[in-house]
Amino acid sequence: LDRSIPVRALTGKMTFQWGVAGAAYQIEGAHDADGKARSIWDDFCKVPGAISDGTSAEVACDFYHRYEEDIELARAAGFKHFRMSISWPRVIRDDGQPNEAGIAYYSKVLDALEKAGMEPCVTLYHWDLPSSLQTAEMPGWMSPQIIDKFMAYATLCFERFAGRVPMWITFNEPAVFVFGGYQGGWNAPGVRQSVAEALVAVRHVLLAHAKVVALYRSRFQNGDKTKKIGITLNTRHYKAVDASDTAAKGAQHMLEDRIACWSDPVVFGDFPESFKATHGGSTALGLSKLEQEALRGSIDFLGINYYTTSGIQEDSPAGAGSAWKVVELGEASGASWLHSYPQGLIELLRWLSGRYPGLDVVITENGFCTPGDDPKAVEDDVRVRYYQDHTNIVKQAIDEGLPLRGYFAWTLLDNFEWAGGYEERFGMVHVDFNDKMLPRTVKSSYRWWQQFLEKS
Ligand code: GBH
Repeated sequence: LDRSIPVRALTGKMTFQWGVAGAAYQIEGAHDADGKARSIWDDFCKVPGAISDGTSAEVACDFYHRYEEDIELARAAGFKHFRMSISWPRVIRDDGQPNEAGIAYYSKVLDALEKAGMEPCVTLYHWDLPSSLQTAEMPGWMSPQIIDKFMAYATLCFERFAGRVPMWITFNEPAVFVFGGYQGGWNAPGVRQSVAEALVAVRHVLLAHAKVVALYRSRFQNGDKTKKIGITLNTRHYKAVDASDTAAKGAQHMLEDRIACWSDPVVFGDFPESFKATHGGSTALGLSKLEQEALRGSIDFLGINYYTTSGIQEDSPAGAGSAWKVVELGEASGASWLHSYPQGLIELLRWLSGRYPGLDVVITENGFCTPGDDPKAVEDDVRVRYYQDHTNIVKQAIDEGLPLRGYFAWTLLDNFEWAGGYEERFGMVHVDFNDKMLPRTVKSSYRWWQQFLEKS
């Protein structure tokens, strides 16, 4: 395997971006407005027990109707970059034809961002697959046909929006929607099967990514260095917490198993050896020479959603494969999986820069969760501290010369936190979901960002 970094992936010179991130399904609501088709998340919310508080995102923050005031909130906080996603079933009807009303909505959102002086970063796929592509005959990302379907969708998005969007992300956290959706079953479409079976979806996601990037480069990017396309991976750093060999090996194994299994293919063109060994002989992981070439260098930047770090100890190995026991490090949040461990961010960036020297990295999400019933919801000092600590690390990383090009806070509004419903809040703006008017109230963390960005 050629371990040099493809020149295309070494674009450098992005000016540092401070932004705020969100995703269509979590904020838009308007689940059946203007000809929108159903998504697998609309269906998943109807499954008893799937969403912890039994809610859905039929209304969510109603961003669909209130994007102007919410974009104004982001602008007034001082953000210059705005990460959003497009909802596939909003812009393509079940018969495969464009839904002009849905396209017009995103066009208006992009106009509003331009007026507000914010640059959009657009994610094509943040988990809301059209239901019509998740059927017995067409099992979503398990079907090889999904690649052409995703190409058609991406082509439409590029044709309509590429002129106004300088930064694209093909997939948000493929590990989460593949293994959560097609193995663990805690994400839509809620399929439970073996890891070995889910690897087929890993393969389809990567091939779809490569194809869409090739399309973007040949027809829309045209060598313009100010235009970028990448992929976003999640979310955790793994760190050896004792001096043992076993812990060091375990941490390295986990980083390859969870991150490099996606980033190696899109940088070098193939899976890490350790990943192939773990899944010994899986044909899904066998890439042809042509597929390897298509994948190699298929990102201009690597998006990383960093939230937390897990510790690996000498006595961690829990037997076979990738199943290592982890210890949680740092301050707890309103979500069981999230502890505040800012140091992990720079450690992860160092690890990435060791593996992919010079590759641009953008933190495409970073944020903290408080419980829905928190009486101090608006005076969210813990979130202020989290942002303070993590932005300090960001500055340290830049000073150290790590190729970190941007940071997006997750997120502007309290919103629909997937299987966590509305019980887990990540917003810097409070939304009262018990009030039909869905009033927005800025939190301390919003004011903190305002002051921070004024100085940056
Ligand atoms: C990101 O996911 C998403 O991109 C974003 O949409 C979301 O709102 C945000 O972060 C905050 O969660 O670990 O067993 O408890 C983060 C990755 C993966 C974290 C699933 C929560 C829950 C399962 N998420 N995980 S578990």
